[in-house]
Amino acid sequence: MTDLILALDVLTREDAIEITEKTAPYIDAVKIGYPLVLGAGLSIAGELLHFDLPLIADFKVADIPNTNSLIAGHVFEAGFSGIITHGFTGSDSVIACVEAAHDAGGECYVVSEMSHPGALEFLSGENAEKIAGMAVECGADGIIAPATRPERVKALREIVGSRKILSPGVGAQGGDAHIIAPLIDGMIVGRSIYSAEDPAKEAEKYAFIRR
Ligand code: NUP
Repeated sequence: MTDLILALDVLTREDAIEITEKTAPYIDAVKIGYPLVLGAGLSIAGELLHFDLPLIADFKVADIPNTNSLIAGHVFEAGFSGIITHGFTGSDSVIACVEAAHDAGGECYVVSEMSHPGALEFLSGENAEKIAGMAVECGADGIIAPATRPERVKALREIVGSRKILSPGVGAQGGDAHIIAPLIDGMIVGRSIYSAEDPAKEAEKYAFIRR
């Protein structure tokens, strides 16, 4: 069974509420990040909590430990239950996010390898594997790995064992849900759901991964 995580990268409060309301029966969590928070304010998190779904903050936090702690503090106070941090900043910065998450009873996921083509320049291969190993050592709850490269997800699974793997890249970025879902714990899907004429119907198409 794999969770379906909606990447809610719409730009207004109204769109965010409408799409979450429509898709809520077919999804397991909502991930929001800069596009929505910069458009609608951090208070959108509190409003989305009414749908009773876990909320993941995708701020790809990438700063010194103290600043990471301050950012993560805001995130968990706003009602999120998970945070996504970058890992290339090193273990002290990652630990700051992990500790803030665990103090709040939440989870922390570390970006190991990104899903877009440019990731192959820096955030892939040996670097991604080192980051995944470090994420485990730092006590992170899981990693972010690319649905666009299932063979890489398999390699990273060898490193993270039973920690969660959440994967973006299905749909608009070309990843195949049928191939990736059995390899991961959570499938992150954005545009192919929220830009669809009927987002609920589109989300329901992924019901097979949740069984
Ligand atoms: O490597 C990553 N790739 C990626 O697409 C790490 C991410 N966090 N994401 C995010 O997943 C991206 O910012 C967007 O919110 C979502 C994918 O959306 P879509 O391509 O399905 O529209």
